[in-house]
Amino acid sequence: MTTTEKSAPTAAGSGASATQAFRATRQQGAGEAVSPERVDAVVRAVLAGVHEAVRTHKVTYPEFQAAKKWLIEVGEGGEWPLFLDVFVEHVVEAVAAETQQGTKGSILGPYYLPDQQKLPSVAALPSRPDEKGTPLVFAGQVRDVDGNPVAGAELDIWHADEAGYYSGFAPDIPEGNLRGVVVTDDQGRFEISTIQPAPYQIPTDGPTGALITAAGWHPWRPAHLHLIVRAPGYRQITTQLYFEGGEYVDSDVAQATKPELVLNPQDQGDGSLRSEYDFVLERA
Ligand code: MBD
Ligand code: FE
Repeated sequence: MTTTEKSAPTAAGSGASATQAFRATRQQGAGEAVSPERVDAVVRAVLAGVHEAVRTHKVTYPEFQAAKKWLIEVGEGGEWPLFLDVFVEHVVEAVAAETQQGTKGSILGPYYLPDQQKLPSVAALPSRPDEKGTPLVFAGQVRDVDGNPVAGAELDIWHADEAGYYSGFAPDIPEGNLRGVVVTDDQGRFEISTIQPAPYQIPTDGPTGALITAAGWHPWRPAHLHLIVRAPGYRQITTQLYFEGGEYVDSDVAQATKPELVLNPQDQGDGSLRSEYDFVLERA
């Protein structure tokens, strides 16, 4: 007789993987020289905000020490990517968006993995034979700001499964599951078969979850598809798409929704969904 052991995903597990993924792939600019003037201006402002919170709320020594303990735990649990992407990245994205035309962007988040399987314009994302969830066909076209189709554009897409977990960041999900790089046809079109993801819950057993509980907030992000859309000569777009009427669309813990990024999937009458969305890229 064989037994299948399923290990439950843990905050420490996904945190360690997210920190590792960040170190391996996302340190662009981290070694670049930043002028002393800019470090002074930005760090001074951050510290001034902290000082003001201490004064306004008359933070006590026990509270200061509790904060120190928590910060240590965030690092030890590998949750800096999670914490920063949930609570800070949306503002960095908003600043970047000030100079961006075309499709609206959103945050990258901690669970992107590069170098996934390249797929043709009509394709199914890699999934398990028994992948749970409502079948979803996601189709559309990539165009430039003048309306011309962009052939050979890449849609780098990744999303959570029907339990809200990402491959690469939870045990027992095969590598590359529900991830892929779909290449548009000569009309810039694509048609991707996958399943509808579930909302994402910040792990409640780690320090970020502990903070959320301590503050009485909720730990949820609405169900979403992640995408990076890129083509040579164009500025790439990192974005997310949500589902109309879905839970937490109006109360995303990461504040990363935008009205332009909400899909309206249509029931196909057979229990499956179809959604159309077109992307618009600006010249680099
Ligand atoms: C996610 O799935 C996500 O997209 C972000 C931004 C943060 C935490 C988990
Ligand atoms: Fe996500």
